[in-house]
Amino acid sequence: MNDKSAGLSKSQLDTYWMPFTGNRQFKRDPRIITSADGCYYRSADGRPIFDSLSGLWTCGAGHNRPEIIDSITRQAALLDYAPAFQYGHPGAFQLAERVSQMMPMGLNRIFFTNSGSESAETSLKIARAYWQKMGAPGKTKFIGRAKGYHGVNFGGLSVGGISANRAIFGSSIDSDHLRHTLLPHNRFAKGQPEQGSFLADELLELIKLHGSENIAAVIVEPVAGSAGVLPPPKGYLHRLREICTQYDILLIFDEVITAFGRMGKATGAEFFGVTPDMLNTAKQLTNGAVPMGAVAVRQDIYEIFMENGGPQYQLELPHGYTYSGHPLACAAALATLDILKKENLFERSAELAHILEDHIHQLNGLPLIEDIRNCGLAAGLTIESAPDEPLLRPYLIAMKMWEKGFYIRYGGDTLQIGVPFIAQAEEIDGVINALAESITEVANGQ
Ligand code: PXG
Repeated sequence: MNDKSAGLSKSQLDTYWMPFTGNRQFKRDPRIITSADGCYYRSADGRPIFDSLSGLWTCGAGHNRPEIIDSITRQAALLDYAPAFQYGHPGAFQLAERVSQMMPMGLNRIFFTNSGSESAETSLKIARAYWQKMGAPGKTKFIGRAKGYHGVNFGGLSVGGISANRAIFGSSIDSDHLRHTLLPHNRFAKGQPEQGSFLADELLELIKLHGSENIAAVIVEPVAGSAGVLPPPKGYLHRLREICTQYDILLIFDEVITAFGRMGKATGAEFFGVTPDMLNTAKQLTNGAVPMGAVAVRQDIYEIFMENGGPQYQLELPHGYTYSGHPLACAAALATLDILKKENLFERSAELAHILEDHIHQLNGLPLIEDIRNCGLAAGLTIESAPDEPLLRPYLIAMKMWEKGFYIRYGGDTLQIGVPFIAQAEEIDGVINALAESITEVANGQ
């Protein structure tokens, strides 16, 4: 087939309002993906396309894994849906235990959601309700961080710090923000920058300003992902943890990107050696095959709800989704966790992380590259802005990459790479070479 739009009519293209997409440009020049296998997509015009971001950080184990397909298929034939409220099905309980075993010590109560955005809302709501139950109802404010991304719903948006996502929607819940951790003298640092743990001390200023008696929680991504892969400076997360503990403020890690292998470990918390009070996940949990998220909560937080829940038939937390713990999502997740373990994919991801670090920093010195960052099997590039058009060049580079047979994520003034855990070293090489060519072409106005 040689039709870029897969035979879709103009009406079909026009009718779908695509998310986080330049709809007008896309519909003029569609990039339609029709199938996938392993590390490759196939485009509607029949080309293999290497998946440089594992979907949207979702498909580390590679696409169309037979074990996941089988698990979903068998579950669909056995029990397609079970009511999530007041009734249950085995898969959700089995999965909760499996997930809890991978979480940091103590975070062993699991609440299921359907996305990273819902995980954000869930953790923020649990934080506020917890302080109510603890007799501190004034603790309602949240502290996020500039350049943070916690999804697109109103809570996550308020604590998030990507201004382009917030500007036209206003904000809804009371929140303030720490400064982001990008420091000019850390440009081109490999892995975690040496300098910058002092930025965590800014939390002390915010506590002084708002009063710890008014702050429910601090929420950060251990590695800010969407903003272009910003690894935390050494010691930064430890210091946040210390301050939160000292001032009785909950610490929430948003690990929607970092959990289940991207850091070469089950979680970023494990990788960095810092344990939050709640840990949000999604994406890699089901290898992207069925939408699902999970929030891991400290057991004693859960117990406070149980102890103060009123009569036993009464619900302790008025929160949840029709599709929380959906049978097909649980089936996909159980099969995914099996694959990650059986194939030692965390170790594999950690090995590839070294190769990615080596290769991506070889781009240093090319025109237009203002910064290169990496952490785990994730890397980000900052691209020098074209005059008055900061978003233009990353888009142009990504389009060149698509022509060359590579899907790469672009957003803001950055490009991001997060190859599947099953990628080969030569494939990383391929991405980096294509990127070098594409950047050079854009720099030369080609
Ligand atoms: N938290 C974090 C840390 C995320 O990265 C979400 C919450 C929201 O998840 P949902 O499932 O509601 O979309 C995310 C999502 C990118 C990119 O380019 C990142 C995300 C989504 C799309 C693109 O890095 N992260």
